[in-house]
Amino acid sequence: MEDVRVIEVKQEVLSDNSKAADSFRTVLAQRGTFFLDIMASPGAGKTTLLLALIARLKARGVTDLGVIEADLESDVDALKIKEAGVASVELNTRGICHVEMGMVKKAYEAFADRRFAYLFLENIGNLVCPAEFDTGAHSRIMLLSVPEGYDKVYKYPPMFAVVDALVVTKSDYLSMNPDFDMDALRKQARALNSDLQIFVVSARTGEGIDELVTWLEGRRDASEVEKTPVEVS
Ligand SMILES: Nc1nc2c(ncn2[C@@H]2O[C@H](COP(=O)(O)OP(=O)(O)OP(=O)(O)O)[C@@H](O)[C@H]2O)c(=O)[nH]1
Ligand SMILES: [Mg+2]
Repeated sequence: MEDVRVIEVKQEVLSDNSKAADSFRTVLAQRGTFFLDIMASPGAGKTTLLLALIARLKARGVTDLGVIEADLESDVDALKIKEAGVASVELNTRGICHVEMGMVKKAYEAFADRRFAYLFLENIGNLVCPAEFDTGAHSRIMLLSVPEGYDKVYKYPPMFAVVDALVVTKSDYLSMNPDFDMDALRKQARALNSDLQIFVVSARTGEGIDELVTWLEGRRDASEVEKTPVEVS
């Protein structure tokens, strides 16, 4: 049999992506922007939670906010953010199931030098692929909604392992989903990721939103993000 040359493309792609992500993270930090990547399966409540976070941050006096809305198709979510009075850029991946650094950079350029205290990325609705790609965020969180079931922690472990926080969304459904085993979820999630913060929230009732925003502000304060940004060429 002839020799077969195996080319390890995946490692190279991920390594190039990570390097670009590190540079982007540094530039945003110098510009005073804390960048949060929000990942979850389709319909877990990413856009609804974003709107709740935006409302709470604004109520606390933080108004310089931006959102990159990634979707396979459509501008539905980007328009919802715009309607909430927040700068948003639609990142249409045309069928690609995750966001890579090149895409983030392009989307960010569309803000044309606007400065944000917080920039959010609503990643593609997908519990698998986005976990592998560093998007240059200072923090990554994932959402798991109550209707999806707690057992996703066993089926999709990589994402639980890479995030800083797990946000259990749609807690108002807990009384209707008595089989949602919160203790088992917490135990397995922490076995995968001992530093994981866990929040239980409902964008509907407002439960847990304040705690999440306080954590977010704490992450920004503790990060390398400049509190008094300098001009970067
Ligand atoms: N009951 C309840 N419904 C919620 C909550 N959060 C979101 N929803 C509903 O769940 C559905 C999906 O919410 P979205 O915020 O669009 O979810 P998403 O993750 O952004 O969805 P994609 O962008 O399509 O992946 C909508 O009908 C929301 O109104 C919540 O806390 N409680
Ligand atoms: Mg959405």
